[in-house]
Amino acid sequence: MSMYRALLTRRLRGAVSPPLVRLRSAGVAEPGLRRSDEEQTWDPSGDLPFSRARVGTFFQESPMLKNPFLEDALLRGYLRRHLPEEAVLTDLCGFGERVAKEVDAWGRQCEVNPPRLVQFDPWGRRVDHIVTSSAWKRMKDLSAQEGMVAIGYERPAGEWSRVYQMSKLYIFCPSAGLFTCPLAMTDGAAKVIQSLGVSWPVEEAYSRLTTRQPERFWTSGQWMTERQGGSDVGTGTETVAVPQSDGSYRLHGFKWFTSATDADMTLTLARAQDPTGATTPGSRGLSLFYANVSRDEDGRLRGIEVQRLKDKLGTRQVPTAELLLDGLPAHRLSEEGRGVASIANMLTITRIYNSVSAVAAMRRVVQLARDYAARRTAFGKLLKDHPLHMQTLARMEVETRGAFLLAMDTCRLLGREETGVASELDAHLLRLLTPVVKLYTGKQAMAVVSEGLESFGGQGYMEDTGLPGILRDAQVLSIWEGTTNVLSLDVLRCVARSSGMVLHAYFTHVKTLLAGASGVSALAPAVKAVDDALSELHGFVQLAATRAPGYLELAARDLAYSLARTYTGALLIDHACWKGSSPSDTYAALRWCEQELCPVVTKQARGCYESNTPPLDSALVYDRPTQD
Ligand code: UCC
Repeated sequence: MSMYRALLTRRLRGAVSPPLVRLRSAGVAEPGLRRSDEEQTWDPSGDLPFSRARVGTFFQESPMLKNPFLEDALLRGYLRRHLPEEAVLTDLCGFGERVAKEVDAWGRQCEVNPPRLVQFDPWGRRVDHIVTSSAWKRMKDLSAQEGMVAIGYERPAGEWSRVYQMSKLYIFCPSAGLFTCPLAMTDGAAKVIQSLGVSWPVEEAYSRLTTRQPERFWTSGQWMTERQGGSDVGTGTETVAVPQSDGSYRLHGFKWFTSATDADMTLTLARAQDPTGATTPGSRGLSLFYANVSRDEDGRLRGIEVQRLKDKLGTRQVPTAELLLDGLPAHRLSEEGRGVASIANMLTITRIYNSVSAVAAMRRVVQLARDYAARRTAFGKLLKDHPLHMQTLARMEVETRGAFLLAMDTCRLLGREETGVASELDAHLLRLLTPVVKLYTGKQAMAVVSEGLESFGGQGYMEDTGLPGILRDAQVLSIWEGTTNVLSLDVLRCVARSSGMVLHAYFTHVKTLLAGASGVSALAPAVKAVDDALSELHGFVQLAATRAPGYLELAARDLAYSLARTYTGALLIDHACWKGSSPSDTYAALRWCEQELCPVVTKQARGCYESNTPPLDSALVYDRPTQD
């Protein structure tokens, strides 16, 4: 063993007799002998491997999470404009403080202590316990106390109550350890129950879903996805509901993705059997059922076996499971065959939660990146003094602001509908914007968060910073609650079902927003851009209406993007016109409107939706090397 290794071994074993003396006396050169910069004394430990001097003395300051409410100029401006109630602002500010100082650490705990499944007790009996972290349970209590769901039903701010609730959710999301997932389904279930009538057997459930008392608070699942049907629910649902003599049902089937499976109850779809045992295929055969998740005297789940927990890219905090329903006691809530239509209210709510989560992820990464830019020096100056770095962060900020206004406007419309003040135009707009905002923000979140990670250099890629988790979790936002393409088709579906009324509402509202900005010279280029986009969109819709259905299907995604970008441009302009707005609001509107607002028109001009495109697309995707 070399002398170096022997010394190292002794050092590691705690034999810390004066190494310097030994090295010298052994005639070893002194490369490790250094002056400590701070103490200006000779540091005898300086030449030891793994000593402080060897790893250096510089440690980069980490980005700091500050009160997300106080740090968010647009959120505060938006609320000052629309909801300037002292009680609301005080609540949000206090909650923001708590999130930064306390809750964010719980969120991290949820990530590093993911749920696990204990299927059997030590004696081999089936128990199916999903063991969650204490932080996850704390999130449940906190959610009840803070009224995360309750605010939407107590409606303390009238028609603005959803904006209030969703602002709170927005502050909470990136620190919530994904507890926002069960909250979304809980809120959605409460909404479905309310729309169908709060009566037996769901009065108790409704009061528990919307309570502020932690010991009474329930969360709900939304078990829709089966092996054959994540998107195509109508065809893919195999679960059958067997009628019982007391009017209840027993469910038999297999649910392939059940999020937050530790829920207290669930809403789910199944095919009710008729007296001969037959069921109706397709969407028209589906009904909506309510079931409690409970245990029998032996501690076994009633009518449920947890097959396994899913191994996911992100959202690891959430227990997502495969469930065998083997006689789960249930009650039918909808009329027979009205399952999809009845659960649609839940989809509206979860899609809005999804959108708010997406914006919140963008906002969080922007807040951390800008804090970091004031702490990190490179090439002789702080990152915040590098114009190119600031340009990148400013672009992320513009994306985030646009997404925020789009999501909040949808919440505004939801609040109006729920308090009975919505016009017909509002109702149409809400139906159109719900898929649009979900699909658009879901995609934007990944782009902005990914860019944000880059602004931390290699540290953005390190798991223990907590930053990669934001990206992994963002990836789900474009998948669950309807993929981008499924939602693009939902846009077409609501256009067709409303005989175009949703688009009429859209055009009317955007024009109204623009009219408020006429004469504001600083915004003129933005107003012109949105006005032009609106005319182009109108032209596109008129032409597309004359074409075969396949034409519109190919255009669906670009159309949804065009609707999102144009509408968002109008919202940014409108916000910049408000008397309390800032120069940054104007700048954000101008920047947003410099981008291509109407990709559907550009692509239409290139012939992208013509009938020769699908075979060319397929040939490209399945391209084979040509023979020489
Ligand atoms: O469960 C999942 C994960 C849970 C995690 C929750 C996290 C929440 C986010 C948290 C953020 C942190 S994921 C499950 C995902 N699955 C889906 O989202 C399904 C995607 N597929 C669709 O959306 C499809 O378009 C279907 C299933 C709705 C299509 O089914 P149908 O049967 O073909 O639908 P129809 O025939 O178009 O519509 C049937 C009825 C119609 O009403 P009526 O009969 O009165 O005309 C439609 O108008 O349902 C109505 N309807 C809707 N109403 C359909 N879609 C909607 C809608 N979006 N809004 C209002």
